[in-house]
Amino acid sequence: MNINFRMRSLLGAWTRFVSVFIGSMSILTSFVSFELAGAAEALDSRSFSERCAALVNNNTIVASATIEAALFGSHNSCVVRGKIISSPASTINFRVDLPEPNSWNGKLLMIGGAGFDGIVPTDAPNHRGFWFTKVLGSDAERMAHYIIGSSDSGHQGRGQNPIEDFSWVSQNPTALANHGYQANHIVLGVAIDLSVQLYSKPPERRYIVGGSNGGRAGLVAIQHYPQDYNGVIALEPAISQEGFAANLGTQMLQHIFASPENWLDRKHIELYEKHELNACDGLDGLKDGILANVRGCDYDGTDLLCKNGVRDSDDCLTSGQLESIKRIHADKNVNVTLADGWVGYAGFGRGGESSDWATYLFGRSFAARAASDYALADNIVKWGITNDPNANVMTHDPTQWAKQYRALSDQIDATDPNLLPFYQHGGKLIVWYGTSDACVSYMQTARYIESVTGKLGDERTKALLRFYISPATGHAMAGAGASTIPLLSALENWVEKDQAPASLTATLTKESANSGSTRPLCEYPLFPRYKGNGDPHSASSFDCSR
Ligand SMILES: [Ca+2]
Repeated sequence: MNINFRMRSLLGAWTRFVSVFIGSMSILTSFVSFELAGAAEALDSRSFSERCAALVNNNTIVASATIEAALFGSHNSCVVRGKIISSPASTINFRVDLPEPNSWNGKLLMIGGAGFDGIVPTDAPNHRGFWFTKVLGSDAERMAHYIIGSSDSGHQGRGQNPIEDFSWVSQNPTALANHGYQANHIVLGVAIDLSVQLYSKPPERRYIVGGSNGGRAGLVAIQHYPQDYNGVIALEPAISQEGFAANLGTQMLQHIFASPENWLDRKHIELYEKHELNACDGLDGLKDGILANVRGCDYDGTDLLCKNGVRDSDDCLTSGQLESIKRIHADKNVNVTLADGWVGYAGFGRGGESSDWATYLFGRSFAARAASDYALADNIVKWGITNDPNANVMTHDPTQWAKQYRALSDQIDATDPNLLPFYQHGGKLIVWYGTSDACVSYMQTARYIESVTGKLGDERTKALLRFYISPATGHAMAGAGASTIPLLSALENWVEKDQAPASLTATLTKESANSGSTRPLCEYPLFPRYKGNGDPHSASSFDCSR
């Protein structure tokens, strides 16, 4: 059987990892036993709950295995929690949900984590429901029928916001490699092993889905282990975390947080958004509150400049604030060479500023500097680059630390353009981005897709991947845009039926004023342009246009 052949080569790689890191033969033994599992199935008269409970006894990795309500859907799952001690300083906590046999679709889905990982996404109450599933809409319910695996990637985040903690990385190369690309690979092996033990067969297909860092997880997986997955959904992938840290500090954050006169509060953000929308909403053929022609919009807010020395007004912007806005949109070019020869970080997109700018760029107050982009970049500077808790993104000069940036980038960033092995494996990749994302830039991922096309050529790239963008959608999927999309079923059809995605439709979320309206989902660099007539709430009235 083809799947068995693939499984053997795949398991060979895993057993090397597992034996090195765990020092235990238990998983190895169970991998070998899978060849005989089919014969054993007919003899096993135990109930599902008995089989589930027995998983605890089979190796030292599984800590508990209990019947619980499925994360989605109405059936029960065998929920396995465990840990893999890959070094004294890096323990991978994981959870694998295995549905009741008649609810299982025979497939496996890994879930990528957010931020810098540090929690098991499927086990964290504040992440429960997986915020990125908003994009998948009703397709999220399909996830219930998969074996679902996830991990904390080999470290346990500390502090109020554990997914932003990066202090664990200091002097810990194993934890770094685990977070970078290795932990999910190891946990995938464990999940397959659990499948064999519980159902007497491995999953027929393997997928991975995640947003932000979880989108990065899907891309690093196919760059490092092209045999691991049949299909990947990488939502707003944070492909260049070191490009982000090396470039945003000196060329954006140091200006924003240098003076209260450069910083925008919510009222100023909304003022800018309103005027930008007024200038650019119609560039896509329809004034519908959705700024779809992002690349055609060059509004810079200079008409809002405060006159005659006026300050602290809600109705105008200072020159320092306008400079902040300019720097948000500008491509950054700090002279630090990262993995795969990358330099710089692309400017952020436009539209929907009120959904993203306060959270990611400005924070709740000037003094607090509690913006997510600031926190992420500052933590990378402190722990990933200088190993100095007193270092600060406001005074940091990345060009003095180029070697450290390169080393970190080689481990974490997902910029390797060589997806040829994944293509030859028959893998399929769907990448999606909202164009008002102010956490990670969709244009940086556009650069990556261009590098893949340069490596593989147009024809193979088309057979391998799709890169979709949704206007007026931010990092947490907020905004006026149409961002509910059946991407999981699109990927399943592509992988399992060889039906490449044709015309996909995106639906406006329930938060939108026009909830339920539809737009075509367009591939970068196209955007939905109103044809000039027809129902403005129907996707059929729009073309994907340049
Ligand atoms: Ca519009």
